[in-house]
Amino acid sequence: MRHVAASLLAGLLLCGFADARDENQADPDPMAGHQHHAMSGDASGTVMNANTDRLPRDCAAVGEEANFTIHAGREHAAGRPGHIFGMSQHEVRVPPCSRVSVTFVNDDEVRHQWMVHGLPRYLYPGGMFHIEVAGGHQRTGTFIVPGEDRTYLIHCDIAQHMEKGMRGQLVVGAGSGDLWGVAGISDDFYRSSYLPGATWAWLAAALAAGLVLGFALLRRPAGSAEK
Ligand SMILES: [Cu+2]
Repeated sequence: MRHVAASLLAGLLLCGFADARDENQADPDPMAGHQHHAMSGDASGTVMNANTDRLPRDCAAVGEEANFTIHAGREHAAGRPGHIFGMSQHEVRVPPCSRVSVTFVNDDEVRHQWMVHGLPRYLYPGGMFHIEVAGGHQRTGTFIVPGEDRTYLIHCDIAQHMEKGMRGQLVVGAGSGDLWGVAGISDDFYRSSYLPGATWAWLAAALAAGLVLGFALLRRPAGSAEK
């Protein structure tokens, strides 16, 4: 999580520098700072880092064609305390190496995003695939997932939208465990463990060592008495 946060921060800083440079040079193209991203679209919506044919290194071929239509809107937050926004499905499950096409439909009046993080950076700049749609519009974007079992974060990166419900997960194969804060799937908060990860192993080892030591100490007087 700390790594993801650091990446996001670095990305924001880089975008900030790029934007500042563009303003200084009075560049007529407002997207000049983002040319390292493959972007297509207009004011009503964009798809960033689409990939329909380049295979991840661990895929010999495209596995399955997976098509989803996902609606974003306030109605999908109904019945979830503290949530304002939601999606028609907060979890997307696909087999490894699937070619995933998502039609993202925005039923709200505000902009929404469907953004996946943690994808291989040699295919997806910033490790990201991203659809952004203005209110009342829709866009379809396609990307190919890697072959390993892993769970990827999906969210809307517009300020406070993730915190208010637009947080989901893309599960490839068996996944790598549910993320926290996925509506209808996991708790709304990160459940911190107060014990170190290997607590039970250490307890078992300590108990075994105690038993061995105890037997050794108890047997010693008997052994020495036989001499
Ligand atoms: Cu949003």
